[in-house]
Amino acid sequence: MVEFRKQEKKIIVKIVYYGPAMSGKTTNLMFLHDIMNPGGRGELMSFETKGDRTLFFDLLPFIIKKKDFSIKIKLFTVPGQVAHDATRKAVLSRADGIVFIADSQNSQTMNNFESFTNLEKNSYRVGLDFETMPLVVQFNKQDLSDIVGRDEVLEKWGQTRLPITFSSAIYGDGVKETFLTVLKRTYTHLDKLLGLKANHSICEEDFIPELLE
Ligand SMILES: Nc1nc2c(ncn2[C@@H]2O[C@H](COP(=O)(O)OP(=O)(O)O)[C@@H](O)[C@H]2O)c(=O)[nH]1
Ligand SMILES: [Mg+2]
Repeated sequence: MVEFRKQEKKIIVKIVYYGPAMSGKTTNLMFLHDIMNPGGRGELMSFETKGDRTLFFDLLPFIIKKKDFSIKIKLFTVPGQVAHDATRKAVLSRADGIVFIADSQNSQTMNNFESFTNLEKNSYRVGLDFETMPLVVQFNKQDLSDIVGRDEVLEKWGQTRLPITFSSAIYGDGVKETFLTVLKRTYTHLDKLLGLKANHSICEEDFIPELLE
């Protein structure tokens, strides 16, 4: 649930990148860190072992100063490995928006499914309303050859009515699009809850950080 400190004119928004191990969650955050204006962004903090497996989480904080408000957005990733469910739950708790990073490789279809089911289950466990939660699904690793076709992805995931994006996070393709999609959805959701525009004149553009590319 969003932290809205009216007196201090401060909003703190939490967005969580979820998904199976090695699907590219950390890579998404690394790219976003690279294209964010250094003036507003914090350091990307990673807690990892042997280079590429997130043990606890990654955190990329940034602050947008608009009008007399400051909007702090914290991007988190969860550890994807099945064994780290308790950590995953803790990181997911109080999320305002979620990006689910699926691995497009044919060999990962089952892992994607299991992780998505795990997300749904953990959302309920930590008291998030999965039905109304701003959620975007990214199919990553589009640069590889043995991947599930886009039509098949859209057909299978179409029923969920979730926005689907395709990416090669390692090259930065689709990362920004996914991020902007979740930010806009999160804004719309929070606007409904808090009347951001009507009561505080904060509009969708105010949620978008300055990006260098
Ligand atoms: N080919 C390819 N590899 C990727 C892509 N995105 C991430 N990777 C690689 O997949 C591995 C796992 O990525 P990482 O971001 O650490 O996954 P995480 O466990 O979800 O955080 C790393 O070796 C990345 O370089 C991509 O779009 N294409
Ligand atoms: Mg990681």
